[in-house]
Amino acid sequence: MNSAAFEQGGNGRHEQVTFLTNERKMAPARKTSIAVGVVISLLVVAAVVGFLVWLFIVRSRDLENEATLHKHSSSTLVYSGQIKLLKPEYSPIYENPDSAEFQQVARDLEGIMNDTFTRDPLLSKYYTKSVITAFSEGTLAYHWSQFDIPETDQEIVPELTEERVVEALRRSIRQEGKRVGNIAVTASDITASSTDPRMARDPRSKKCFYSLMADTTSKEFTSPEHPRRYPANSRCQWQIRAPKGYAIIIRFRTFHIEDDCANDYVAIYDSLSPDSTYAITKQCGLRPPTNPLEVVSSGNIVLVNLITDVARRPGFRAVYTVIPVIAAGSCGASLTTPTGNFTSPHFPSFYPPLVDCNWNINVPAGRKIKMEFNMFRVKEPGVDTSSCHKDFIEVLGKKYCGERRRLVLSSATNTLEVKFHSDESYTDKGFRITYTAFDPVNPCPGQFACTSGYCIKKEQHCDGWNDCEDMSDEKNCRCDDGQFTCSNGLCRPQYFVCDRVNDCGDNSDEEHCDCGRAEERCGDGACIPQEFICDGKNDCADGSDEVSCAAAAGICNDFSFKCKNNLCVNKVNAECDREQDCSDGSDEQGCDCGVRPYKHNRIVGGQNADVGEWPWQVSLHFKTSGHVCGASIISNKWLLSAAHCFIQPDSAYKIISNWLTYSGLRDQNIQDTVQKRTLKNIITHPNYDPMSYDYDISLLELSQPLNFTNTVHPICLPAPTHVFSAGSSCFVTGWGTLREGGSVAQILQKAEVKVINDTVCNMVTEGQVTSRMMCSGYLTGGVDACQGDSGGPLVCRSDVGKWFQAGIVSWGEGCARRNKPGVYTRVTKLRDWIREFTNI
Ligand code: 4AZ
Repeated sequence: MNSAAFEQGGNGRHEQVTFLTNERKMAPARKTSIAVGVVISLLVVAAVVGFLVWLFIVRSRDLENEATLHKHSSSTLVYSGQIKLLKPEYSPIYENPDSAEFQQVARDLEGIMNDTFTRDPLLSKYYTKSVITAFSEGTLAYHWSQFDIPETDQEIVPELTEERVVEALRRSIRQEGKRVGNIAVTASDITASSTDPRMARDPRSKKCFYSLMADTTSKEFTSPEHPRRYPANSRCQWQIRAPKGYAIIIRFRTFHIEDDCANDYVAIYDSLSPDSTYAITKQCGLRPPTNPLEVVSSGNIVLVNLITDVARRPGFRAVYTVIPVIAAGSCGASLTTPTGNFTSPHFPSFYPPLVDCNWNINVPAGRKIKMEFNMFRVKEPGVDTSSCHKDFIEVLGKKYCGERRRLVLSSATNTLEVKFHSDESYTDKGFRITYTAFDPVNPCPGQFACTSGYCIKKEQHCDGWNDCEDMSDEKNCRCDDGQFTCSNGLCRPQYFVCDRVNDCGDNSDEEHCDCGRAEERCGDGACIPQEFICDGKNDCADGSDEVSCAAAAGICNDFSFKCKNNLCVNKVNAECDREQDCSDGSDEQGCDCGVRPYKHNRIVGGQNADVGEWPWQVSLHFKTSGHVCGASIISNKWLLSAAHCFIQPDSAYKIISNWLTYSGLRDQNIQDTVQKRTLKNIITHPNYDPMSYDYDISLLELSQPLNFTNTVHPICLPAPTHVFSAGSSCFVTGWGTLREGGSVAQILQKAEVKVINDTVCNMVTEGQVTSRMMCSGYLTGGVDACQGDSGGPLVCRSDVGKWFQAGIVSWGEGCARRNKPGVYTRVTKLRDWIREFTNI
C-alpha cells in the first residue's frame, strides 16, 4: 500500500506525512503491521531525503563546477607551413589535387606527419589530423595540422607552440630517416606557424576552393555570390600560380567585407599555406575605388583567403595577372637630375615581399640634397617603429618604418643613399619621395629656412605658429606688446592666456591661471565662486559649472541632455555615445548618422576629399550657374543649409524650381553616383538678419527621398547641449573658391579647422558674433571656408567616432586672412528650430 500509495501519489514526502498523521489513531491489534509500515516508511523517507539532498546540494554543486569549466571552452590550434622535399622532383602534375601523383605524395607525407604527432607524448593527446594542401616548385609541400584541446586541458595551450610542432616534425624526420616511399625529406626545411583554424582547407574537399593560373591576360575571381552578399560562415581559398619567372599582381576592383577584421577578412599570403611568416596583408571593411587594395607577390604563388561569420557583405571582385619577377622586385636607381622623385616598387599598390632597393642620388658638387616623403606607409603588425627590424627605409644611417604624414631630411654632402628593404612577411603601400638639390648657403631663396629642412614664407617667421613643425621658426623671437611670451619662446596673443587651451604647446599660457581663493574656473576660463558650481543655475557662459553634477543626477538644468520622457542626463555629449543614459533609451535613438561607410586611408592626402569621405555633403546648383552653395543631409528628406543662400536681393534665389541638389558628389564633372533632387520647400529662419547674418540657417525639403548608399549618408545633429570645445579639431568641406576671389573647386575640398574660444571669437570679429554664431579656423589664417562653401557643414568627430555637425558655413571677413577666422551658424542653438519643422 505504501509503495502503491507512493506510486500513485508520485510524491514521497506528501504521502508519508499523511501516513504518520493517521497512525496515531490506529487500534493496538494492528500495531505490529503498523510498526513494520513505519520502518519501511522511515526507510523510504530516508531514501527520499537522501535523493533530495543529492539533487539540491551535491548535484547543483557539480553543475556549478561544470559551469565554471564551461567558461573555458575547448580550443582548436592549427599550424600551417611548408616542407621542402628532396624527392620527388617537381612536376606540374602535382599542382592538380585530383591527380594520382598529388594524392599519392600527399598521402605519404600526411602519413609521416600522423606518425610524428601520434608518437609525440604531448602532441598525440590533442592531435586530430594533418593535411597537405599543395605543392610548388622546389619541391615545396604545404601543410597544416590540427590539435583540439578539450576544455579540461586549457592550461596546456601555451605549451603547444609552433616551435614544439616544428621541433617534433624535425626530430621525427631526423630519427626515422628521410625517406618514406617515394618521398625524401630534409629535417631542416620545415616551417609551421599558428594560423586561424578557419583557414585550414582541404583542396580535395572542393568546398569554396579554387586553383587559378595567372598569365599575361587579366583574369578575374570574386567572393561567392558577388555582387550579392557572400554566404554566412564562408571559408574560401584561392591558390594562384604563375609560370616560373613571374610574380602575381592582384587588384581588388571592389572590396566590401564586414568592418570588424576579427569576424570577416581577406588574408593574402606569399605562399600556398596560410603561414603567418608569409602573410602579405589582412584586410576588411569597405574600400573606396580611390583606395583600392593591390598586392604583389614575390614569386609565382599566392594564396587568398576569405573568412566570414554571420554578417554578410557584397565581398570582392579581383583581377590578377603576371609580371616578370625581375620587374616585380626591381627597384632603385642612380639619380643625377637636380630634382626628382621615386617610389617603392608598384606604388601605390603594395610593394612585394623580399625586395632590396638602393637609390643613389648625386647632385653637383657644393650642393646638398633635401628629401621629402609625401606618402609613407611601411607598417607591419607588432613592429616597434624605433627598431624597424622588418621592412624599412634607411637614410643617413637611420631606419624608418610605420606611418608618417610628412618628413623632410637633408644630406650633409652632394650625395645621398636611400635603401629600402622588405622581408618575407607583411607589405604595405610604401612611399613616394621627392628630392631637390639646394645651395647650403641659401637653402630657401626668398624664404625662411627651417631647421627641419622646410622652406616657409618670411611672414611665417615669428608669427606665433609652428610652421616649420620643429618650432625653429618661432625660436628667438621678440614678442609684441599685445603678445604673451611662452616659456618655449613662442609669442601668443594676450587673450589666449588662461583660455583653457594649450596655445603655447608647453602649457605656459595656462599656468598660474588659478582663480581667487574659493573660486572655480569655467570651461572658457572665467572664474566663478565655488558655491555656484552645481547650484542649478548657469553661471559660466558655457554651462560648464552645471554639466557634471553627481548630486544633480536626473535634475534638469540648461546644460542637461533631455530624454524623450523628459528626464535629464547630466553628462557631456550623452547622445549617440554608445552608452544608454536615458531610461527610455532615447539618447541612443536616431543614431544611424555621422558614419562614413567607406574605410579611409591616409594615402589620400592633400585637400581633395576622397570618394564617400563626407557622405552628408550636398552641392546646391542654381539655375544654369552650377554650384553656388553647400548643404548637409540630415535625413532622407531634409537638408540643412544657410539662409543667405536663398535670401538675396535677387528674389530668384527664393524660387524652389531654380534649385537642384546633388548628393553623393565629389567631382562636379563626374556625376555617376549622384542623386539629384529638386526641392519641395525652402524654410529660412524667420529671424535671419541679412545685415548681421544672425540666424543664418535654412531647411530644404526634397521632392523625393534620398537612398542612403556608400556615398550618401546623413550627418548627426548635436543636442542643444552638445559641447564642441575650444581647441578641438573639426572639418569644413565644400566646393567653394580655393582662395579669396578665386574660382570654385571642381573636387570637393576638406580643411581641418579648430574651434575657437568664444571670447577670442568675439574679439577678432570686433563683437559681430551673436550667440547663434561660432568661430572656427586659425588666427594665423591660411585655412578657411570661402565663397561657395556657404551652407555647407562644419563637422566634428565624437569620442566614439561619430561625426556631428557643429556649424553651417556662414560668413567671414574675406577668406583665410590672419585673425579673421570663419564664422559659422551654431547648430546647437537652432537645434530645436530644426526639430520643429522636420521632426528630426
Ligand atoms: C561666402 O561668401 C563666404 N571665410 C563663406 C565663408 C567665409 C567667407 C565668405 C569664411 O560664402
